[in-house]
Amino acid sequence: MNIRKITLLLFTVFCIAGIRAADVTIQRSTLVGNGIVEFIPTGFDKNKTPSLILKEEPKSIGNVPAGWSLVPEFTVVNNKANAKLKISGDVSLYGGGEVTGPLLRNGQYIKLWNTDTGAYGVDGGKRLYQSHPWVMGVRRDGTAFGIIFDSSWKSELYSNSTEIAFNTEGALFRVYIIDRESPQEVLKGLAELTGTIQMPPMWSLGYHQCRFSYTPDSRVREVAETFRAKNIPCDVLWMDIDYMDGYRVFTFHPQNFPDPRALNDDLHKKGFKSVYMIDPGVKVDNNYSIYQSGKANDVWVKKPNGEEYHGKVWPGDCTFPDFTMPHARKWWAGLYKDFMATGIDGVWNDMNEPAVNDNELPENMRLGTMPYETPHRGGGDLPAGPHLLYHNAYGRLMVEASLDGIKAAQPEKRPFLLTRANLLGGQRYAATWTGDNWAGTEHMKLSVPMSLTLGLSGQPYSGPDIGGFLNNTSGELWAEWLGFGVFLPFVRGHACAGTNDKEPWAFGPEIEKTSRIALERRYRLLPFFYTLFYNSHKTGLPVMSPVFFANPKDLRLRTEEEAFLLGEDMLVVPSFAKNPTLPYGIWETVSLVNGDMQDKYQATLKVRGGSIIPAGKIIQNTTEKSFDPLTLIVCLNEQGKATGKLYTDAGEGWSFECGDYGLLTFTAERNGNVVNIRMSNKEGKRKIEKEIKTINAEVLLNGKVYKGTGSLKSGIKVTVN
Ligand code: MIG
Repeated sequence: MNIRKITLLLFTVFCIAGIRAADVTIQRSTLVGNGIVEFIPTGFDKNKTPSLILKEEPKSIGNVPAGWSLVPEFTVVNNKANAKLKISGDVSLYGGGEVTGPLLRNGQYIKLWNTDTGAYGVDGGKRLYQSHPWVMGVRRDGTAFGIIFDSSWKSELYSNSTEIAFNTEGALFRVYIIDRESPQEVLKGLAELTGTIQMPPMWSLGYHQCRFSYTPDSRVREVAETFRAKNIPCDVLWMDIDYMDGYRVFTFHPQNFPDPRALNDDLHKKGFKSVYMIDPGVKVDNNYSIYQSGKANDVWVKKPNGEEYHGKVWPGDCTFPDFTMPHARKWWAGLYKDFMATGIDGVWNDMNEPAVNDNELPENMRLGTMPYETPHRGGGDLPAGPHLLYHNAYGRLMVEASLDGIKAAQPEKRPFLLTRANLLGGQRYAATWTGDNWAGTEHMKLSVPMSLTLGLSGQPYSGPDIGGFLNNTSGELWAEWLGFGVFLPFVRGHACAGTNDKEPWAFGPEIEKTSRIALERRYRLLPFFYTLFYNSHKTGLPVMSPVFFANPKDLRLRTEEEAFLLGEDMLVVPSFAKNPTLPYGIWETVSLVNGDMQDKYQATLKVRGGSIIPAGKIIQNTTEKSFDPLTLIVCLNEQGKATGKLYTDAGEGWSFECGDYGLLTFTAERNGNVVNIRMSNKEGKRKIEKEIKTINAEVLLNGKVYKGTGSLKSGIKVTVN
């Protein structure tokens, strides 16, 4: 800061009584990645704004490139730090994470303050369960930039035609700007800074059936048996809060869930996995071992006066672990050992905004969470700080601890963890769902841009409560929602207590048939989804992408939010989409299951010219082998060529990290009337030839399908005309 600036600052501070506004200079800007610049404002202090977003401290690799145009402007107003970025020309804005409203975010406003938002009702949906201080801009020419505002302080994010602004209620923070040649490259940059998802177990890509709650355990068994008796594919059944003893976390209800190990064993025998809910609130109860142990280990959040903070949740008065403290995270992680040992496969962390029920207070005093000034003690890299700083990171710190615990309890398995609250970068720890939606057409349609936006904000593993959580669901709505919901990254049906049954068979035989077809289509595409998840784990690219990814230069596509892409090669057009804007070029419609094209509820699937999609056979759950025979769905480009990839491994465990996987590239080429399809490259040590003995090929050409059969070794010849 030079003398003139200082004089000006002092002048401002002393002359405008009460209001302290000042421009803040940039103390340092440096290149920290290819096309990534870090901006540190003068006065930034890590002990006031720690980074909970970045996966590690970035390192300088050089100077800011000559001609770099995107520079944030920092200000401090009344001790609250803001940053904004001037934008010029026509820029399409995306991101902001878990948001309602349109995919295109120009002119949109969100509050970053994690909130339990039933029916997305609080502030008209401007404030949801997660915070993603992140904006991506795509210019007319298809080049793109992204901005991370590296702060978890309570804040708001908005844009108008000339600027993007991020206003906080806290201290100065760092800003990271990525400027690259495409939106895809920008998302890779985001992943370089914040990390990617863990490689999920294969079973978690199947269908999940949930309800608040299946209870007692005989009802869980009944649901499991019905799936199998009716041949409706499903991999996972979920235990919501009623499995607990009086909502005490890490306990089981003595009458309704007397023997969780036997229940989990039975589910496993039928090819199911189980996921159980764990909330952060721990019942204040001197006869409850978790409460006692938390107290003995001094892990609870305390009020400024040093007493335990108590807030009401399901069990009544609860204490909350202070996850900013390393010893509290360690303690929490340790609780999973005995719990997972009952044969639990995955964990669901809910209410971790954290949500607190303070309805007994007058309306204008309700916060729905801890008071802002509640202190968090920190430790390790994290300074002590108020709830205003740590609130948006509470869920993210909780899932970090949960993940550590789950991994330690089952080191040989890949963890599956779902969370409701999270923070930008939190994809490193957990998948997510979009919270308590409403069983209505509006929320059904909203589930597409919501999951797309999460994918454009670093979180590829998401999906809605299919069918709608709150309110009763009609058969029509269920069928329409499932018809495209099976192509979202996370596929789970869920239902609130007191609403009608929402299983695939609950709406009569017609809808049951439709549901079976939809789920069979998902299961046939598992090899493709698995490959997309692997790609996402490696690069940070989304599984589900906006249609404009097919051609970021085609301005027509920038607002399309009904149709979506899987990776970049398959287009999904939900049945509700009456007039979607689709990319130009060759896109051939594909049928995956008998009757799917005649069923009005199923989404239309189209394959991009030039691509090959790997598909498996119909299975009832992922303990069955799906990849033999493998079907290669081929759609040639104008030059009569196509290419595609298949990733495969054990589906579970960590051997893939030591080379036990296969990443196969297939290519197709037309010569006269013959299309030759072959494996042109293979990475990884796994003996794929033993697992995939037969390969079927289906060449889609001008609305017709031509078939052939062969093997990995021989390749496949298909005659077309
Ligand atoms: O206050 O555990 O969003 O999925 O079924 C409700 C019961 C608490 C909210 C979650 C919902 C879950 C429900 N939970």
